[in-house]
Amino acid sequence: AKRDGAAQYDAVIIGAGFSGMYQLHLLRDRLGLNARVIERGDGVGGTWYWNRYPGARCDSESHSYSYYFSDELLKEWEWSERYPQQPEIVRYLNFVADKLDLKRDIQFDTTVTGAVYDEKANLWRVSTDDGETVSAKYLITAVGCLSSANVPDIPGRDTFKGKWYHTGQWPHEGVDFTGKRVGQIGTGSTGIQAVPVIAETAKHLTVFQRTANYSIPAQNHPLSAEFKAWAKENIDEIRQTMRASTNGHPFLINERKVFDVSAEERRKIYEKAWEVGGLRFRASFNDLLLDKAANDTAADFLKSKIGEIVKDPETAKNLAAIDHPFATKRPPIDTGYFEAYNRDNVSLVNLRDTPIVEITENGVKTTDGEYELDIIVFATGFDAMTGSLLKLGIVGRDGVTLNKAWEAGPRTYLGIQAAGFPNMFTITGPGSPSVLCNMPVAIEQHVEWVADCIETMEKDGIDRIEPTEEAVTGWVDHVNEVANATLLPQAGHSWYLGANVPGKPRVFMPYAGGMARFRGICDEVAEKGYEGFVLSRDKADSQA
Ligand code: NA7
Repeated sequence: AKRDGAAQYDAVIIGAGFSGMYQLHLLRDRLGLNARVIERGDGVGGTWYWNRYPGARCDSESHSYSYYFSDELLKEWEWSERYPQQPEIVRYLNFVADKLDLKRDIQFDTTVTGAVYDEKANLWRVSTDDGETVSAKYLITAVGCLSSANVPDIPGRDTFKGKWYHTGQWPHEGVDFTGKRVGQIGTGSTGIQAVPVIAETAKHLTVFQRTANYSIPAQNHPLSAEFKAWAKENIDEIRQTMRASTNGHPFLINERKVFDVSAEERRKIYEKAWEVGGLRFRASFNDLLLDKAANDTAADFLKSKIGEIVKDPETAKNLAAIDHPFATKRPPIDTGYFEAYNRDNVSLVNLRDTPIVEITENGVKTTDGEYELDIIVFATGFDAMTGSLLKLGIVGRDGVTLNKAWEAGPRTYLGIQAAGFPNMFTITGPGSPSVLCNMPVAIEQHVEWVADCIETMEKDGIDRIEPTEEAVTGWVDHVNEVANATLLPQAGHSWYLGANVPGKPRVFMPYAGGMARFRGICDEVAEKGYEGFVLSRDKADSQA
């Protein structure tokens, strides 16, 4: 994958998922800059390139899980189901990459091993595992939020004689579960999607649950010809709704409050929302994430559904033993998850009662005994939002590493820049609303804002942009303040807080103020001449 040509670029972009692809398109095709994408995988797709586990599907509705910057792309592509499956998303991203002729500027199969800011030259020097070093004025990280696999360091893991896989590093050739005794650790969004699919072919599937979780049926279905036509005829309207909504979805959160309606009416609303399915359930009332008593009504409804679906009382009890408010962890969306426990070949182990002691050569040993397994599936999530960034070997001004600067937790201004790292932009970085949002909507906003910023810099002969310490502190405080106004920080073990990775600082990372509000703040910052940032020129230039 080694390429010839100039080793100096205007911009180096790390990652070829939704973010990196669009960033390349804007910098190269709109601004006329010389940009290079460096990508670890051998194809485009980012998160979706790696997450090939059974049942992998997006929880955003497909007609909204697309780039909206081009009507032409929207009209040419056709999604097949209400929620896109992983292979279809990878096909979509390849379609876009080919259509925009992006691949010629993407260096595949290449891992960034370091990115060091050279202050004298005002260049980022980016080294890769193929021994090359390239430089660029701008460094844009587009590495995704859920891309650094978290494989728990359970004692004895490497003594296991069977095979083990993490869902986020799934083999491209797939895994055959036929006739196998499978153990799955983890019941987040990923685990909940994987269970029913693995259960179809495995001899037996044992699910090891540490934290019980809510789940709402996706109510997935093939899209009708009418719907497909409607989506293509109403692009502007859909775009408008996604931009106006808190979470970037193509529907708005209902204005009413939980206790505005009677208990009976509420029950009907929840029943209907359950039938509609997916993340729309959360949009039933506007105070579900603000008022614990209001949230309890949704939580109770969802727990009662588990009891109705799951036949074995003990299993139902363990599945419904949920101790965080609804939607304070990312609410999973499923297709036949709770139903899977009614199969003879699926069983649940509650790790709260009987924790894992170790992994042995034969399987998983809990305080209750040993479960013999042929395959272990780790659906144990990610070192989210910061994991992939901190693996890049980023060194800023005065030799300060990003890891040092973020020792006590990530610190950004608008999620997009860190103090001491001039001209480095972090797409969907910590402090951005991305993970609480329909991701492509957040990505388009970030990428366009960065492209506009770079365009201004190039036009005005600006050499550097970097946020002030005060602006960063102000943003970190604001991120905390808006999170604390919600119930979100109450899920003590969520990856939003970094709590799923041992030793990671506990900081609420995403911006919970809503995508529409965030967009407004970013626009205002730019209009005010990039308020909170320092824009500077090299001396020689400013004298000229
Ligand atoms: P999540 O949501 O972080 O879920 C990981 C699951 O794995 C969760 O149930 C964890 O339990 C469990 N886990 C993690 N480590 C362990 C150990 N050591 N032992 C037992 N169980 C463990 O990751 P997902 O991949 O499901 O979803 C990530 C996002 O992708 C999702 O939110 C969507 O945005 C899409 P815990 O809750 O920590 O007790």
